[in-house]
Amino acid sequence: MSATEPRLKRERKCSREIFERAEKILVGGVNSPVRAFRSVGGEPLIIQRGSGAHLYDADGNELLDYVCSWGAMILGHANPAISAAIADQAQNGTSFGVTTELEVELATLITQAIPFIEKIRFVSSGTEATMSAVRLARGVTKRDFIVKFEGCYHGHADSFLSQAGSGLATMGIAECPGVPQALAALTLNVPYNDLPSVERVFAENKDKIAAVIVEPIAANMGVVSPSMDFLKGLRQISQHNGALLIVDEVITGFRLRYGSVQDMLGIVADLTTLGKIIGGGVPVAAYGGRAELMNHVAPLGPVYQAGTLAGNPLAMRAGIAALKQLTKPGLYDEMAQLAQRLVLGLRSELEEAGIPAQINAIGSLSTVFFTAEPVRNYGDAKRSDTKRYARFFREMLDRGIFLAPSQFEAVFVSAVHTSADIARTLAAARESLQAIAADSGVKS
Ligand code: KE4
Repeated sequence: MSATEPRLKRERKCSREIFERAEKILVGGVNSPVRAFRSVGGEPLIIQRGSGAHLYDADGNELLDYVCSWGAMILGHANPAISAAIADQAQNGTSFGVTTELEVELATLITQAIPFIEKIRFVSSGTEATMSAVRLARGVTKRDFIVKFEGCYHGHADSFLSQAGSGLATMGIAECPGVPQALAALTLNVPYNDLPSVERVFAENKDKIAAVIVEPIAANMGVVSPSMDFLKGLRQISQHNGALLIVDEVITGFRLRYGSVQDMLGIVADLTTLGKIIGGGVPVAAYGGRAELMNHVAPLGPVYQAGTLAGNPLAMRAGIAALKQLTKPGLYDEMAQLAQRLVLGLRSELEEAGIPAQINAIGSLSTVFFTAEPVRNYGDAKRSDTKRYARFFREMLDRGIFLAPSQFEAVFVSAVHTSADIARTLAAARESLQAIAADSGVKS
């Protein structure tokens, strides 16, 4: 599509009409804030269907999708095997509120892939998983404080809503009203990749910290990789201080390899949270770890956690169908190679356009930050030119490429993106960046 061609093929009249109705009855017209595109401007999308790596909006525009439902759709939209499993299970009942063998099957797949998770509990959202893991850590250690990292996002449970990434960062919300100050005070925020600060906060709160919770590869401040030995340092410091290490793999679980990234990064958490990919696009999340810890959860122990639809057979079938496809030899390597081509191509287009930027990337995850400086934590990410990111997002969307509608999210390459998709993306990036360079007087 050349710059002179009409942008999105159709005026988005239907989408606009639907969104106007949505705004009357859904808060902000959305069911999750980032979908409102507040930080990138332009009109939020109304998607009618998805297929493979593409989404189709209410006006029939085709979009190449790099959001992938925030990482869940690693196998693309309407994956045939997942759709067939859901359709079949729908004929046999979607939720019984009693255990089924399907829960055992999905739990077995996960624990075989991640052997240091000896026992697991399914829940219906990543927030429930992280919230429950923190409650368990507090229950086991009988301590109240937790340590999290500025810019990391672990869902919208009260204890996580300070200095968080993802939607809060997008909306510029540092402290969330409605969270009791007494509770917020129990969450100690330190910069990502800053072990001395972790040491300090433990020294200042001796024997009071129940857990450290961390994204092993941050993806909610944009993608920020752990610096060498950061995670190993967290493991040592938490162990030394009698605190649990909770590694939040809601994004990274089964994203970069079939299983956990922890083995790749040389650590083993006490508790691990999972979500997104393990549900195959249907609400499934989980927390798990050593049996001696998990056995503190009801009904075996006193730490209470429950859920009406937890482990429901419909979701289990979708998760099983997803994980069974992720064992395909070479699948992750091909995704990583395609993602690398995207990143290298973007870097050269940025250089060609004379626009300073960093691209943080690992495996099929990446984020473009418009800054000349490295981005190693949330402070660095916030200092990048988020207005230029918003412009880049809009220019790319106009050309049919749907990137994350926030600087503080990741771009996901899936197993169904193709070389042609990457080529198309890079062509759109060239035009978008040249338009930006021309407007901002950057020498081309
Ligand atoms: P959910 O409650 O949204 O299923 O999961 C919360 C969560 C926990 N941990 C990590 C590392 C996460 O990334 C998330 C949720 N991710 C965001 C996007 N980065 C969800 C998108 C949204 O909030 O609409």
